[in-house]
Amino acid sequence: MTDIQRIQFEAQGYLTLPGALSDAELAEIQEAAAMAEALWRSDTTRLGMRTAALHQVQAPIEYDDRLLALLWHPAIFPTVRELLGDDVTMIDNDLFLTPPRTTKTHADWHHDVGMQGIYHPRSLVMLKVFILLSDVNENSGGTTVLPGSHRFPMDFKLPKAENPRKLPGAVQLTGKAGDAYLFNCRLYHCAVNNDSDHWRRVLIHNYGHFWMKVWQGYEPSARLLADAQASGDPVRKQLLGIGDAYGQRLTG
Ligand SMILES: O=C(O)CCC(=O)C(=O)O
Repeated sequence: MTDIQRIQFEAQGYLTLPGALSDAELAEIQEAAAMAEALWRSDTTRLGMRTAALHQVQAPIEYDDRLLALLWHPAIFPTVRELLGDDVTMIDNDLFLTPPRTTKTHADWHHDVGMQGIYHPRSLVMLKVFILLSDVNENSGGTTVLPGSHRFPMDFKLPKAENPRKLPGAVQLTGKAGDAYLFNCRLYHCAVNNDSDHWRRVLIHNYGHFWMKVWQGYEPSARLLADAQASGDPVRKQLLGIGDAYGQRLTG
């Protein structure tokens, strides 16, 4: 990480990684995501929300190994590891599809971590990476953050905003397909309405520390675990939770 990235993440709680995927990688990932989406749509017993505001392909890493390998993508994962530490692991992963012309957000202002026994304003417990699979401008909905709010005291009362866009200080994260951004999950964030005629497509990878449990519903399948074991790749194994809860960490 550069000094400016370290300062930005520490002060603002988020970072943008423009052009994280090359054009060729983006095309591959868009194809893999489209196949996952088609499977998910064809079988309504598959996990994930199906609401007017959000279609959620839960655990896309189970659908295609190209989506799995994004967890340790060389333009993204080294930053995640540097920020969280060598005990980094995967907590959950999603493919979010926001329909055009939504009238209500699927996620009002919130943060993701409230674990007890942790002083959150000084801690990095979870970190989320968003990889854009469609262009997102200010009309296409998507993540909006309140910079610096990861440091707010535990009892901070966030003002109510009837329209989530209007929260004072809010910054919408826009970008091109292939761009990524990440944030400390203690940062207040929301999804604003998609006012455009286009679907928003984004992959979300949530990382935490190895001693944490994977989010319920996202436990890697026996197939993914067996493949990770067989690969002998320490990063792949650790990200899928293979190892002892305490003391497991990447070296080298
Ligand atoms: O769809 C978005 O950009 C917001 C996602 C969100 O709120 C979350 O992952 O906690």
